[in-house]
Amino acid sequence: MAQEQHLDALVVGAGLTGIYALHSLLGEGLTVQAVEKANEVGGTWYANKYPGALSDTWSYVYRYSFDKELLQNYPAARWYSTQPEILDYLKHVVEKHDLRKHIQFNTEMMAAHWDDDAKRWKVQCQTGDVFHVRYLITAPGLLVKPNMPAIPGFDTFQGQIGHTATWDSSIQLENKRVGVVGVGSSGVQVVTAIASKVKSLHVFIRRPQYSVPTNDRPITPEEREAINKQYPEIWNDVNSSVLGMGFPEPARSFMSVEPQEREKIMEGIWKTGNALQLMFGAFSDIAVDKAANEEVCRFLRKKIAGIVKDPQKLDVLTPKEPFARRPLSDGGYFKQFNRENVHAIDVMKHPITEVTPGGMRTADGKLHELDVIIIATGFQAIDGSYAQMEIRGRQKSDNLRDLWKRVGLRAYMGCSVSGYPNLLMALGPMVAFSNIPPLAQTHVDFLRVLIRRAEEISKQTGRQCEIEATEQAEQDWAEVCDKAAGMTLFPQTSSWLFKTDVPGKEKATLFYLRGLGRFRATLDEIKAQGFTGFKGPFGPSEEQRARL
Ligand code: NA7
Repeated sequence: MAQEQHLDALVVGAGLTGIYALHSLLGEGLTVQAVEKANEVGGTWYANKYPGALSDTWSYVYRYSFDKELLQNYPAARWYSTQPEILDYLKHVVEKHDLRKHIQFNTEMMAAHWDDDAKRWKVQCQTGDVFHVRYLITAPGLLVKPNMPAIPGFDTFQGQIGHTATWDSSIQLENKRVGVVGVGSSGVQVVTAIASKVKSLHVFIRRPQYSVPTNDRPITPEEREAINKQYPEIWNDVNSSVLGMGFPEPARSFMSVEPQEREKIMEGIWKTGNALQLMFGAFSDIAVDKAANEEVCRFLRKKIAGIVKDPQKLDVLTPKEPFARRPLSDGGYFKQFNRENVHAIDVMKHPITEVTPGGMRTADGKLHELDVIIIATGFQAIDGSYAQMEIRGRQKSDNLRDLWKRVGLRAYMGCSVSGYPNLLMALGPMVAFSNIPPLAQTHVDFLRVLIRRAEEISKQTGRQCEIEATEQAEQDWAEVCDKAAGMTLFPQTSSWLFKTDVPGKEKATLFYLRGLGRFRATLDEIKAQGFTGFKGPFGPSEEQRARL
């Protein structure tokens, strides 16, 4: 039966970030509850259960660092963790910290309205449940809402259709004629996982991407012992680095190294590393220097040409753009195209025009006969996660998603929007781009400090303190993020990082691209200066302001 509850805080979402937010706020002694629309924890790692789903970050840093015991006693077996392993880990964390009883499942937040008299959020869920809370922490995930391609005729298809972002595990692929649309991380993983099992595989490729082998293998007992011993240093390095992925990020530029030596370094990464390492772990400037980037592209194109035997397939699979998207790593993607049952269809040349009862037709008139269509076209990143929510702040007319349409998708330090007091977004727009677990902890730790300080002020003044960014701070942070993005080659390619992949969406800078270390340093500075960028009485005192 629907209930009305009064709590200190509500956490929306019980994925990797929401779990930690719930744990952290319970630790503050607040009354907290989480709502989760699925019937299990895990968020993206619960929904993305398509064949081959894997994290391409080294498993021992794709972990919360706060639980030191689990780091030692609940190790991953291999260098990369699969989706089921990550989901098991998250469930284990929830059980260990007894969080399940604080999570209400099958409950989707539909609306939140700020009551400026009561200084509380009134949150309504699709179940009819209502929560009145002083702090609303949204952790709906970055990559949740599927991006569906606008191809007519899906409803006429007589076979099965599945999107990787909402995968239905009952879909049978063995011995079927399967089509995959999209070759980002999800498409590349699914193609690699199913090519040997299906009758035929048609891969519909619009912009082929570079991909580097993950070189996955078991973690040896010696490696495990070293990792366990060095965890404190490992987390220090992660937290001060750009990507937070656990590998060193050398300061040497590409051109400062002799050509032969550069080739050797790239070859070494191809054989033992991954794509993130090739972009950030060998040289400092692959993502910013056009000439250096082109050299890496040349190296990668040669590698692809060395694997794919059929010249027609090779042509379709060879990327033409800079190596400047979210880098892809794979467990043997390109070699799947040497199988006779695997076809590479160039849908830049001949776009998919329609789905028919028997398959998909391309603009050259060909009908590709299929039993199953796998849509691997990614997500409506960040604002897609907020698309179903009506969030109205101080000015009742302003639904947050309408405000974002008007002023751009932004939040001060990725967490606070002017006009929406005590709405604290975990991994909201313009948060740093990095390995998610250390980023989630960093961001939630900052939110916890904000709430702790607001509680102190509330006690002193006898009135509920409001945490709210100034419009100026929001604007300034948006400029910092735009400028940082402009220094890289990333805006030159079409991708979810800038929303250029979703037709009809405004181009937007979704992330702070200068890395986790600088992001953390900025958060520390904000704290040290009395919470600059936030409105009074929460923000800096008059005295602190005078000193700034
Ligand atoms: P991505 O990386 O956004 O990839 C989506 C893919 O779908 C990409 O190859 C797109 O081609 C393709 N796409 C999108 N629309 C179409 C249409 N209409 N026709 C053909 N192809 C299309 O999503 P993923 O799920 O793979 O990965 C997202 C992130 O999750 C990943 O970066 C990791 O951080 C985890 P395009 O390149 O736009 O031409």
